[in-house]
Amino acid sequence: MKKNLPLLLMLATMLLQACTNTITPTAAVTTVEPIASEAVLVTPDAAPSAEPSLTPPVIEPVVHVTIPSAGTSDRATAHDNENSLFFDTKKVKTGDEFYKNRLERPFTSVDMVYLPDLDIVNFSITSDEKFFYIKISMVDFDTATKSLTGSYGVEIDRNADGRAEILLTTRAPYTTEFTADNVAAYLDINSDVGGNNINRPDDFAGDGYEAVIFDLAQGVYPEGDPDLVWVRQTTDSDLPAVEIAFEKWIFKDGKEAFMWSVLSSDVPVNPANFYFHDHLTAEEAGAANTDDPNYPLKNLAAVDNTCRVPLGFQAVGNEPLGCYVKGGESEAKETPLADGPESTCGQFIELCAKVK
Ligand SMILES: [Ca+2]
Ligand SMILES: [Ca+2]
Ligand SMILES: [Ca+2]
Ligand SMILES: [Ca+2]
Repeated sequence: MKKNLPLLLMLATMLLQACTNTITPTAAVTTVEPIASEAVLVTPDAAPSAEPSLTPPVIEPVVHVTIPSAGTSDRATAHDNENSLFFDTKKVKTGDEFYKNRLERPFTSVDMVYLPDLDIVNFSITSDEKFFYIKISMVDFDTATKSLTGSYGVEIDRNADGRAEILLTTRAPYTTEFTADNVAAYLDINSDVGGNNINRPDDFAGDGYEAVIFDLAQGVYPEGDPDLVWVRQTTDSDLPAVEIAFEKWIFKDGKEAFMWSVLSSDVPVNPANFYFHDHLTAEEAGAANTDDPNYPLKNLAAVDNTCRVPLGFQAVGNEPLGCYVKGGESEAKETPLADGPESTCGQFIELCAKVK
């Protein structure tokens, strides 16, 4: 097999070129100003490294119809711990509790060099008719490049049981115009994020958010809808920020109520590794607090995340991973159930129908 590889790659390239030449963008049919994403050129180098195939994926250019502008109704703002004043101590006093899935780790592994463009400060949500807009602001740009270099993300937990169903992530570089080209969305179709003890470490062998449902670079989007998720760079007063927009229709079959949190990472997170404390031990992960025997950060470094805030409903105060937990957060034990009304696809019937 191995010695045929160059020939296969050459054939694949020829096929690809032949296909690329026949692509003709289709015209938009609505009055909304369309933005055509650039076609993604798949080269043998960029193609998946698994078995070479004679039929490489040809990614058709998409024509965007529903394009975000700006949220008009201000709905909620929350704050994360931030480390801009004492980062040179190379430690975090509060906000990093690995076993509770609460991370405050905007530092490099072992050396504990501060990464201001990963240190989440504020997270807020607005909406308009078609989109929710989640803004995440950071302490500062990356010191070397003066840009936002991280991957930023949103987790959505619709039934507030601590087990998020949807993960949205972004990839640098960012532009001030919304683009759908460097975002991805993942779904936990078998509803096992969090394992048996949702908000504490356990050894349940879960697969996290196992389904890619949106990634235009892979040609993946829900049936008929290449407009699901977008990102742009913006500001939050004088702080640099990204804004992630996602379409509201995913809640169409019920009310627009959910809990949500945000995260940052220096590299795009692996959606299979959620929640991190189910896939790494505390020793492997390291710690950001010098009082912790696992200090410094090790395999779980250069990340930040936040507690979850409710949208569209009043939190009771016992929501696992929630920001407003009264009298201390308690453990939430629940065996994952892939089916039924509380499963991911039980809650997101329309979305699952378009991706299954
Ligand atoms: Ca945090
Ligand atoms: Ca932070
Ligand atoms: Ca849930
Ligand atoms: Ca899963």
